[in-house]
Amino acid sequence: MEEFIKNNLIKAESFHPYYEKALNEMLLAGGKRFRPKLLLSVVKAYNPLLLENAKYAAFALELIHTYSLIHDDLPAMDNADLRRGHPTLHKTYDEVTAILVGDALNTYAFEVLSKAPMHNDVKIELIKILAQNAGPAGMVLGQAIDCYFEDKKLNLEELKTLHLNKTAKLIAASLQMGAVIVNKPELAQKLYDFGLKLGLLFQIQDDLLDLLDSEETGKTTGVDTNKNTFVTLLGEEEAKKEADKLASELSNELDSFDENLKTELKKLLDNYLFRHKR
Ligand code: GRG
Repeated sequence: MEEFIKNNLIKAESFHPYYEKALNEMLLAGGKRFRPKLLLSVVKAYNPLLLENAKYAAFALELIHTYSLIHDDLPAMDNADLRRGHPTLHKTYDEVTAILVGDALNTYAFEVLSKAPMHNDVKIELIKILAQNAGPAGMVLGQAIDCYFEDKKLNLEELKTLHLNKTAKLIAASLQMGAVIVNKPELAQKLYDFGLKLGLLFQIQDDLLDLLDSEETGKTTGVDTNKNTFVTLLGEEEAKKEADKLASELSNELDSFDENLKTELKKLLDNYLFRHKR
């Protein structure tokens, strides 16, 4: 996947000292590539011959995810200084650049997907899934709830709605898109539902890891007690219990998948399901 990303970076005219460099900087800054890996695991399980072609869709997911991180870090949103171990784009360059790079990655995702060597019907379905889960009724909605209710304490149901949209839908879409590529419509919904739960777990763990990080480093920046997170709402112990419960349910659900899919997903998820325990 890393090679595919490097071979398909965004090209732009060098009319400006850092526009082109900034376009690709966060893509090359690392990241777990979790969403691409989810999609590719499904494809590998059912049709490894499609893996190379599937990388177009996997890259599209990473582009959307990376744009969302760049915009999330902006002063108007989270106002973060660091991302993927590097200064955020608006810190290295300026706010205008970070906004434009986010916009560029968002649109480039659909350009990449449109060029995928796949049947047009498959591509349209993939574009629809990606747009629906990243857009105004998906990730953007989650971010909007997060930003608009920054000063209001949300209850557990509301918090789940926030994170199902902000984090989980893109993760669920990654698995669903894998099922579409290998032409397994009956599996698509099952994987989507599994992905929503996985996304929620991923978010709770992220909150718990922020807490751990702030305890280890003595920083308080990782945990803002006014923020709507599972840790601030439930407390550390209850958040851990919720994460344990979701992780166990997901482990059991994995057993109901076809053998190859179970093997591929287990390989990937063993590192994630109980990462809040470390
Ligand atoms: C700006 C429309 C818009 C949406 C932003 C995803 C998101 C929505 C904001 C990120 C907020 C955040 C830090 C959520 C915690 C869970 C999460 C998605 C963490 C980052 O994803 P990773 O861990 O990051 O996959 P890497 O860098 O490994 O790709």
